[in-house]
Parts: sequence; C-alpha cells; structure tokens
Amino acid sequence: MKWNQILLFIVAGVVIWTSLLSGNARATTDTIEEDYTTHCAECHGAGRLGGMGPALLPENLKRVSKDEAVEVILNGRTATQMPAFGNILDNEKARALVEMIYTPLAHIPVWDIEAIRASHKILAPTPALDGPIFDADPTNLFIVVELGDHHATVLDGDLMEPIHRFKTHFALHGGPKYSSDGRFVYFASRDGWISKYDLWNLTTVSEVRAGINTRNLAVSADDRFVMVANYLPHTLVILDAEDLSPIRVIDIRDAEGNSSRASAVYVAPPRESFVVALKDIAEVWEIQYRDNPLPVYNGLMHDYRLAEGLAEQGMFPVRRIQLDDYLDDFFFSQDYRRLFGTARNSKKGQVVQMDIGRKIAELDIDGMPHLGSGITFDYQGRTVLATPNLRKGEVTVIDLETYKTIRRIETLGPGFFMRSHENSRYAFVDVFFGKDSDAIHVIDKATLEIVETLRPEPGKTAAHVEFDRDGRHALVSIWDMDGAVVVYDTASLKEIKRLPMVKPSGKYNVHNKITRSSGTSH
Ligand code: DHE
Repeated sequence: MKWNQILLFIVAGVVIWTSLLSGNARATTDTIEEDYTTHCAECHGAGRLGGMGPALLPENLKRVSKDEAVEVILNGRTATQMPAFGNILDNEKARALVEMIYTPLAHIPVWDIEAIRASHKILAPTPALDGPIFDADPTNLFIVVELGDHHATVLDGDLMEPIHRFKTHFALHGGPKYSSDGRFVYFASRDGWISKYDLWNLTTVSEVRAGINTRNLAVSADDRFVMVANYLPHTLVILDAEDLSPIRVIDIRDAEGNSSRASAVYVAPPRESFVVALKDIAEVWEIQYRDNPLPVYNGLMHDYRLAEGLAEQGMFPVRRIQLDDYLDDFFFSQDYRRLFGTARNSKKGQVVQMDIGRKIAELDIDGMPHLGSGITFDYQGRTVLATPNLRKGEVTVIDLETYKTIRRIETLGPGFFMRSHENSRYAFVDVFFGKDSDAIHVIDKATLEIVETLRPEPGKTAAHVEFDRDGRHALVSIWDMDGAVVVYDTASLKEIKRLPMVKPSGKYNVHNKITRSSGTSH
C-alpha cells in the first residue's frame, strides 16, 4: 500500500469513527431529550424551569445527590405528585436524565424587578362596595380550588351551593390568602403567577408573575403587602397588596453569599412580620412590614431604647435566626411566639422561640410530620398540637407546654391534611398515600381515638377537609377528575350533600381563615 493510500485509509477511518461517535452522541442526547419531553416536561416544564413540579436545575438540586435523584425517578417521591418511572425507564436512562438535570442551563431567564413589573396587569377596576353583589353571607363563603382543570369555585357555605366558577392560572398551590375583611383573595401558582381576586365582585382584579418557580405567598395583617417566596430565582418578592405592583425583591443569601430557595413564607400578625423558612440555608428569616421597623441587630429585633445609635435600616429589614438544621415546614403557636418546625437532618421537630431567636426544645416526631397542616386544640386543659405524617401512618399529638408526645394515633397510612374547628368535637385527617387513600379518619379530640373512618367514594382518594364557619359541616375533596366536594354533618358524621367538581384540592372558608381558627392552616 502506498503512503497516500495509507493516509487516505487512516483519514477515512477517523472520519467514520468520529461520525459514529457523534451519531451515537446524538442518538443518546435525542433519547434523553425525548425521555425528558415524554416523562418530565409536563410537570417540570419544557425548559426545566418548573411547573407543577419544581425546577430541575443544579441550583435547585443542591441537597439531592445524583444517586438519590435516580432513586426518585425510578421509585417516585413520598408526599409529592412525583410518580415512579421504574417500569418505564431503566437505571441507565434514569442516570442519563439525572446527568441532564444536573447540567446548568445555558441561559436561565432573569426574573428581576423589571421582569416582574413588565408582567404586571390590572384586569378590572375595584368598585366601592358595602358587600357582595350576590345574596350570600360573605363570611361563610368558601373558595374551592379545582386542580383538574385549573378553576376555582366560590361556594355559599350556608346553602352549600356554588355561586361562581372562574379560571385560575395553571397549577395553583398552597392556600389562597384573604384580606382581613375577606373581600379579596390572593392566589399563587407554581409557575409564579400571583392573582388578586375580588370575591364580592367576582372578578380577578390584577395579576403579576413574581417568580419562575414559586412556593407560596402571605398577606400582611394590615392588608398592605403580599410577600412571595420563590424556588427560582432564589428571592422573596414584596408586592403592593392594592394592585400587586412590585415593591422590592430580596435576594436570599447567607453571610457567606450562598443562595437558597425559600421553603415557605407565613405572616405573623402580632409581630407585624413575615417569617420565611429557607430550604438550603439553616436560618429562618423574619421581615417586619411596619413603617418604622424595630432595628435588627445580632439576630434580634431591639426596641428603640436599647437600639439607640443603630443606623436607620429602612423598610423590610431582614432578621436572620440561625438554626443548627434546615427547616422545611413550620407552624406557629396561636400567639406567634413559638415556631414548630420540621428539621431535615436531625429527624426531630424543632421549637424556636421567636423573641430570643433560638431553638428551645425538640419534638419527638419522626418520619416526616406535616407541621404546616398541624392544628392545636384543648385536651384535658392543655393545649396540644396534632400533626399528620407524610411518611408514617400516624397522627402525633404533642403537649405544647412540655413538648412531650402524648399520643401516637395509628392511621391507615400517611396523611397530608388535618383539620378541626373550635365548635367541633372532632378532627378529620386524610390518608393521602397508599391503598387506603379513600379513607378519612375522624378523631375525637376528647379521647384522641379514631371514632369513625369515612370512605366518601371507595377507590378514589379523599383528601383535605375544611369546616364551615360554625363548625357544623366538614367538606372533603374527592381528588379525581370526576371528583366532588362531599359535605358531612359534623355531629352525625353523615353525608348531606355532594357537589361534582374537577379534582378539587383545597377548600378555604373565609371566616375560619380571617379569624385564624386554631383548627385550620393560616
Ligand atoms: Fe403542598 C400547602 C409544600 C406537595 C397541595 N404545601 C402547602 C404549603 C407548603 C407546601 C409549604 C403551605 C403554603 C401555604 O398554604 O401558604 N407541598 C409542599 C411540598 O413541599 C410538597 C410536599 C412537595 C411539592 O411538590 O412542593 C407539596 N401539596 C403537594 C401536593 O402534591 C399537593 C397534594 C397537590 C398540589 O397541589 O401540588 C399539595 N399544599 C397543597 C394544598 C395546600 C398546600 C392543597 C394548602 C393547604 C391548606 O389547607 O392550607
């Protein structure tokens, strides 16, 4: 063979080899992309920026190892809508997907105050009204979120009849929050849209996109501000509650500059502040919304006498309460001085005293208590906290003075939501996961025993209970496209009505929310 023939042979070989390689690479990439589009995009967004499920970006996956992510793809994730793909995808494909979601996007859209401002829309005027334009008691209305076709229904809580049904943004999550008079209600969608709805005039009055992937919102007790907690970008956004125009974007960073997602924000009315749990930093933040905020120094809020000489800090100063663990989810005592949180690593609940900003006790609850859904009530003269558990078939009852677990009530499976009412002797808890997800347990608060297990529609998940204003009726969702809200009499525990709805999720009674009933979430 001549030299030029040998050279040609080598070049041809290299060309064939390279094209084989790139062909292979393309085939693999196509497959991963197709897998992503087929199995992931519907919930996590075509661009991995999140939707019904969280954004799948390295910035948001810091606390999940690649091995854990493979496990989640194959076996699903407890307490979420994430199904198991183990029967569709093998280990290799799951790993390829994980490599993909841990690769940074070439370009993440910037969602700063300018972008937020550009998305802001006023949709309808807010007329001066003395009451609703319809004939029903405005304090006993319910909003029912219908996840199935992204609508919400306004329900008359006396007649138990729908008054109006309207379209919402895609995938609302978390409880809508009411203004203090119950006229306005604010919704957050998982993809960042915040809407303000006029319940008396039955119109959406304004909306704004406050984030790309949002957790929830809270409304200040003085009705002036809305705070939005985001997964992406890592920000808190303060909006004007009047028209939802943006006021301030706060970057979530620790002292070293590490950024974090927000787990959730809640309002603490007597403290005139918002309290925020962070996902990736072991801190809880407290942000006052009063006009003359108490100066924040060394993790404490000081009164002016002590704080003489401290520099003017302006509105919304951030108080950082340092913890020794991450808090995922929390719940306040009725006076908002103690916070009960679920700690990720220690597997124990944490009690944080808000005035001194320190952990003061641990709670003996394992599994994954859903403290955000906890309720408090009186048991034998003591205030107790009862919480369902997202990993265990148990409702845990804790004495709030001694922090001792006084009862573990065994249930038919892990539950998501728990509810009661001051006027009812019962608490209701669902069994969201497992073969008994069609069951709702009724617990007698005086004995801490399950006295009845309802099965409103055998074979279909029954979840999330909310009482009416007087505690006489409890509404249960049949969590199905062909679903319903089933109304029970809370004395006889008999069904009295069934209203067809499209995968109803949460229901929110105006009176119970604006009076911050101890039996419901705030
Ligand atoms: Fe929720 C409230 C977090 C999955 C339906 N959920 C909340 C709140 C938080 C939270 C922090 C309180 C916000 C508020 O009300 O202001 N939820 C989480 C999760 O971390 C979790 C486990 C994983 C995730 O996907 O984010 C999760 N949640 C779900 C679901 O899979 C549910 C069942 C269906 C859905 O809509 O995604 C679900 N979450 C709800 C509902 C509320 C809620 C209906 C309001 C409860 C209430 O009565 O106040």
